[in-house]
Amino acid sequence: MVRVANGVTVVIGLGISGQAICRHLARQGVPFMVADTRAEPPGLHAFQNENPNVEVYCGPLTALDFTDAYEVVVSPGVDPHSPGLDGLLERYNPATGEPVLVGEIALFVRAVNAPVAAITGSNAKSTVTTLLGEMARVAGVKAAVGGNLGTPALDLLAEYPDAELYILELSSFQLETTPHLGAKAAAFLNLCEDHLDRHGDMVGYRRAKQRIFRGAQSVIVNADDALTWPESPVDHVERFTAFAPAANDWGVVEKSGELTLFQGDTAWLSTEALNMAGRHNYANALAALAMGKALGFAKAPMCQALTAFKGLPHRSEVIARINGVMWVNDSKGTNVGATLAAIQGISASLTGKVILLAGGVGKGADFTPLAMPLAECAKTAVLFGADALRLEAALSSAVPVHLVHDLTQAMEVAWEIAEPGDCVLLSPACASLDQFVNYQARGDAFRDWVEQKHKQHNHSG
Ligand code: UMA
Ligand code: ADP
Repeated sequence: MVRVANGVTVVIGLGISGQAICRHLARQGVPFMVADTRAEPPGLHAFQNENPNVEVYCGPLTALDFTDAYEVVVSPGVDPHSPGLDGLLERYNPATGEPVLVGEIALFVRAVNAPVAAITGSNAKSTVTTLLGEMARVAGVKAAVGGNLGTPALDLLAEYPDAELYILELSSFQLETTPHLGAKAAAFLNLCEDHLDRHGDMVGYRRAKQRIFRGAQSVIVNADDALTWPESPVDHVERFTAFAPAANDWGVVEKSGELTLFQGDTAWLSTEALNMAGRHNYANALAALAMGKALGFAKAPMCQALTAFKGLPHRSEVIARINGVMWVNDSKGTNVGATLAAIQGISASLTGKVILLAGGVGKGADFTPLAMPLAECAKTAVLFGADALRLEAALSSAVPVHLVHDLTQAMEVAWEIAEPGDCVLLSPACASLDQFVNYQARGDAFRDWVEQKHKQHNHSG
């Protein structure tokens, strides 16, 4: 047994957040050590070279005795219920009034001295977070943007000490270990099956995400997804929908064939002015507007930012149109909810059909919700990767399927089948880790292949 020295904070995990936590504790002069369950975590040697006086323990957490620890700060990828950490969530730290075990965001909340805007959900977090950051920039508000996306929250405090606003994308992993947030505005965008291997079931997953509302002044939720609505009373709730809004909600209103973003009776922007593909992006635009309004941004700069924003790479990203066929990269579609949104968002504007490229690591998800929408709008589904057979079992009664080994083969099949008006959509509903380093590498492979074809086509044409 390795006994943690009296009064020392233990940082668990030496990844991106773990290192940010260490830098923060060092700046605050708090004595700390690091533990990582891996025998040789990535970045270990560089960390030890830069921090020769910090004790680093690598191995099972069950071999650590936390009895005398001041606080245990876990990285988001570490389950706070892992063996060795039992009892720490239930033990209270009299100095902080919080559990002995917390995460990076708890430390952030204690140190921040500007308002916080927080965004969570199973999907669309990065899109809405980035968009809100753009709105702040155009509105002249000095905002620092990060969290689960980009710069870790604690590094933002050091890099942008004079920020007037911190805009954080927060994952369920980060929220699970955040006892109190106190956001000026908090958005819960949607909830679908994901990360169940960590949270056990949808109840546990939702409970973690609901923590975003703790102490929030304004809450922004999805009118079409009751799982996002607060379980406990909150002061001010705004709701958004990608369809016609009720009462004072944010939504999309059709007048003489034109779709316009509205709040209640107030028109904000024609959807024609948006530069993001798919109806699900109307919801994202509205969520960002509702957040921006709650934060006090003016209407004109918000609309200006919205009009300029082209969406993020790998999220329903139109790569090219070749022979009348649209090729769309939605490699970030790593769960069923994201793929559903991409299929429904894109098919609405097509004259032809969708050819879906899907597959990879399914994380135990149920793929059957994809069957009906595909039956309505897809020509075929080309399936590849580790869970191709599970996808086939869920989809083959609804839509013709092709089984191939990898993404390149899937694209070759799609190239043969696609006709003018169709859309070849890479939205895998799965993680990429069986065949790629990450979702970006998978999306890059798709884009490179399509761009190559585009060049050949232009050349021969
Ligand atoms: N790990 C161990 N033992 C340890 C510590 C970590 O095996 O002692 C493993 C974890 O199980 C995981 C990997 O190492 O497989 C990374 O975990 P981590 O907590 O060290 O991750 P970080 O490098 O700190 O990155 C995290 C987020 N990753 C996770 O939550 C898994 C990053 O989000 C985030 O950008 C970063 O903090 C900065 O805040 C990535 C992510 O995939 C993009 N997030 C999930 C998602 O968006 O769905 C939640
Ligand atoms: P996150 O950070 O939550 O993963 P992203 O903005 O990176 O969110 O988008 C992830 C995936 O979710 C992409 O495939 C994207 O097309 C899809 N998506 C975007 N907006 C929505 C939405 N409103 N509902 C469901 N899925 C969405």
